[in-house]
Amino acid sequence: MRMEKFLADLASKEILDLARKENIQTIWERYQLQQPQCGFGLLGLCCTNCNLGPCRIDPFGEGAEFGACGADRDTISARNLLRRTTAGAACHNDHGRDLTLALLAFAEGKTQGYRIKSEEKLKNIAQEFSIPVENRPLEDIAKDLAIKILSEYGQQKGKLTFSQRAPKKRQELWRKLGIMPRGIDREVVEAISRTNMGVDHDLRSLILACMRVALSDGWGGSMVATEISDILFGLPSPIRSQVNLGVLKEDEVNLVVHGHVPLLSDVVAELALEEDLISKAKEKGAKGINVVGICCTANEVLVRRGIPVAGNFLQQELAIITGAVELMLVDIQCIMPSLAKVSSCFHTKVVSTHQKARFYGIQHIEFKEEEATQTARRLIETAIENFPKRDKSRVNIPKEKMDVVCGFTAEGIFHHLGGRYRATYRPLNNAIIEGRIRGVVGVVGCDNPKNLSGGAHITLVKELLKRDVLVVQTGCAAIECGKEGLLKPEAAFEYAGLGLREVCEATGLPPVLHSGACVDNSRILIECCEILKEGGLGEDISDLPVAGAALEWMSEKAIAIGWYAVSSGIFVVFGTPLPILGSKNLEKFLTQELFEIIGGGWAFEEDPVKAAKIIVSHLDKKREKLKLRPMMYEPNLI
Ligand code: MSK
Repeated sequence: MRMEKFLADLASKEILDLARKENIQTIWERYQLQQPQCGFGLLGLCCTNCNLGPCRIDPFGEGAEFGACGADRDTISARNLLRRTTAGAACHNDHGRDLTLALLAFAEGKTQGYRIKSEEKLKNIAQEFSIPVENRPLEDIAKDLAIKILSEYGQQKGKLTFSQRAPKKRQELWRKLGIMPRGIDREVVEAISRTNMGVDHDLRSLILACMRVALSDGWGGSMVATEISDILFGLPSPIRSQVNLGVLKEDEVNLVVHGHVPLLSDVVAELALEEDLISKAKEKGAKGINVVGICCTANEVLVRRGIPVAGNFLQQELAIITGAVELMLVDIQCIMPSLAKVSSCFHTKVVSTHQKARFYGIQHIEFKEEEATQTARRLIETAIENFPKRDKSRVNIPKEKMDVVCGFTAEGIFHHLGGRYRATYRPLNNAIIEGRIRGVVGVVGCDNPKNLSGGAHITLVKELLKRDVLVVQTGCAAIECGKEGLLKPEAAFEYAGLGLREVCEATGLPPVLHSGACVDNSRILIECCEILKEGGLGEDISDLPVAGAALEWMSEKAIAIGWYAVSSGIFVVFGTPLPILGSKNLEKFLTQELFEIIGGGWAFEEDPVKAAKIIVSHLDKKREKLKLRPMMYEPNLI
């Protein structure tokens, strides 16, 4: 089966055809060459945690029932799941640490090119950490805040400050279950140590550990990353831009930023506007410098600066195959090591910039905050120098690009819904209570050739919109839907049910709100808390008609995100199941029993139409429990 037939957008199809003609291997071929994939791995029944193994359990109950140490299928699959959750959480938490260290370096005068862009947010968060703000220089406040946050990475007892943003009932439940996150690094270390040979073997205990480590991400590292990025680079607000490979320009120097951390990309985006660099580009025959993004670094600079997005995860190789990219800067996470090979077929230079991410065949120019401007300038000059080496006969930029409006934050929604003079979530709550909006669903995560290469997000979102569900998005799922035109206010007329359409018309909001990068899923948690605070929709996140979906999840980070949503009381649907189906007990625990324990839980459904039905039925159950009015326009379902 040729997986690319599912590709949702024409631009990707066009470049993939070109790659095939030129014999350039991409993720779709490599994935195909992996078939059939290891069944033990898919079911979570392979254990490599010690040198008695690798051991594997027979899924059909005919062969080995235990690993050499005696671990059964429940222990092995739950332990594997905890390892994967922890790896995902570690990634986000480390991202948050990078930002915190940058804030500290800024406060100590050791950075170039940074400033406090959101003074209000700095002060608000400092106060949350009990740091005095009155009549103090911003640098001093920033220093105290960075030190306090860093201390929560190493904290051994107590609770994370941001976890106190959760509803009281939820906090109480976390305490009762013993999963209140104590310190960010502590939870990661403890989770890994539990999975060592001979430590924790109990399914329930391992799953509680999954939740605790994930909470250290959602209400810890990810929230830290989001908040400090807002402080240093500005609070996103609705901004217009464009997405898809068509944002690359034939007559300009194309510089792509890819990865997750905005520390360098934001400076690059700013410097690329400087006259002297533009003149240098012109001297080399280009009309200007075109900075565009891939993956979540893209989302970071998109929601704050309106920098166009060339593509999502699956488009990183395709961007290079257009033959029009002078330089691709990669930092961390979701970067395919294949970029070295693909770029060797073109003039494109790929440069890694983060101290902990190296690649064979890719030049490394390390980025340090104290030399941010200097490094960014050098890199932009490298792109400019490379422009004359572009082989014009091999340039194929697809024409597809789509307008988007994005940059919706928990704070911003107060204003978009309530207006300048009456900032409030009231109109959103009322729309839910009155049955104009059925509920709110986060459709997030990666795109994956294993599923529909992005198409699952699009179908799911369209199905939800027509049933009056307001959609909030982050990550590559948001880019996919952007390419389809779902992130424009006009999308409400084409896709939304009558109730949702009325709300969008009255507020000017698109029916799909793009909130940023993967770490910005923490914004969705805050939005849930704000809806609750506004009143009328229960006391806990688990009372709300909300859900999350990541049908095309790929990264371990998605598992951590799914877990912190579930642990916060949210129903989460993944497409490909978590690798646990080898343990029926674990499957039952995650998809049934957990709802009673934590108020949230999992479902697995690859078909986006069926997934939409499952989600809608969940929202309706929550509405019924809250005794909300029936949906206003149900008979008019499109
Ligand atoms: S970049 S984690 S492929 S969303 Fe955040 Fe996209 Fe998934 Fe990476």
